[in-house]
Amino acid sequence: MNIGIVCYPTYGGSGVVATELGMALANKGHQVHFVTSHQPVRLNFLNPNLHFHEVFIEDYPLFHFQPYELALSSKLVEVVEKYNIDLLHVHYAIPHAYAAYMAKQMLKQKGFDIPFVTTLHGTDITLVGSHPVYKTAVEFSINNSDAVTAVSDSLRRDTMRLFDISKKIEVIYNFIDFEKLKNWNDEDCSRINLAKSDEKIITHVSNFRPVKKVLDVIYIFNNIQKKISSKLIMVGDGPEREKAESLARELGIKNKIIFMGKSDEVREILFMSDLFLLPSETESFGLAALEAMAAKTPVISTNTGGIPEVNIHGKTGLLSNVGDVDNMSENALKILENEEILNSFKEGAYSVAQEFSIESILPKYEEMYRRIKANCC
Ligand code: GMT
Repeated sequence: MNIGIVCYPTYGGSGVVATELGMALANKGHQVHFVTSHQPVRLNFLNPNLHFHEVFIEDYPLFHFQPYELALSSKLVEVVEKYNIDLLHVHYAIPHAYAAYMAKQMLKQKGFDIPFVTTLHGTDITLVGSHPVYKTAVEFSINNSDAVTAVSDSLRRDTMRLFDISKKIEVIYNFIDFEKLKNWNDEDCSRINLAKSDEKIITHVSNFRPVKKVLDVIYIFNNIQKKISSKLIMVGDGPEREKAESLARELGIKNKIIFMGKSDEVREILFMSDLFLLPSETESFGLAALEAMAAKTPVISTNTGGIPEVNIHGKTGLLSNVGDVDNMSENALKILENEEILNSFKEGAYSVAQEFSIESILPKYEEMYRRIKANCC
């Protein structure tokens, strides 16, 4: 099939999922056309079935905000016509589902009937999408998608609760491409660059937005390092980074924390880690936790949103209520203090991660593509 994919090309779960999905579809012989504002971060063009079409925006002094949806929907029309696209798959409802709907209407006038799938990722529903400023348009574009998927059952329920939805929402979980991990292992010798051999490595990866509660990460690590010789690796960047760095200084543990910033080596770091911290306030799925588990790293997390569908309490890690730093610290110590317990959690994390392999998830999207194409044209 000829598939058009729309996503945010920057660091962030929804863009990563869309990019990995596109690359996997291309490996299976589909022609995949990414239509985005920049080249997606994890996209590589080693496969001739992958194509990238950049959405340009014309600046004009009158515009206070640049009309990205207009530029995107115009580009979608152009790409669909030129490359005979069979369907569009848009990731993150805002504003992608709205732009796809507009493109569909414009294409109808030109004699093309093109279906589109909207995949909801989380904040497009829970934090931003349900805000009164956007709600009407988001609800409209969900209800007018040809198919809608959510990355967890929790997100599906949130969408039904927050909007008036007339469409069936299918849950298709995020996934891991284990093939890409096969060159990494937990005995990587570059570990020595991050920590001494007797130190445990604790990791957090996020975009450091308030919802990730990075200050809780610092507090939890502070409690851990009092009992266990350890280092904290903070991967990512965002609005809360400054606060996290000053808290670390205040607590006198700055020298035990490496703030890496944005990194293309997340997988390598996860393979060197002993524990992953995800104390988020809300998380529709927690792709970062799944990536940690695939690298045999147990997860200490909150029990919010879709996290319990991924991080299984007592097997892949331990879960606590949002903000319960003391409980998360105790849980971390329970796992780290005993090598046998740590190893059994590592195995548990890896075995559950395998249930989310791309081989089991990709056919669900392909089946959905075939279905909406058959129903539509
Ligand atoms: O978590 C973020 O801030 C990024 C955001 C995104 O859209 O890129 O992540 C959301 O989508 C991910 C991929 O489906 C999920 O794993 C994250 O849980 C979800 N984030 C939230 O719900 C806060």
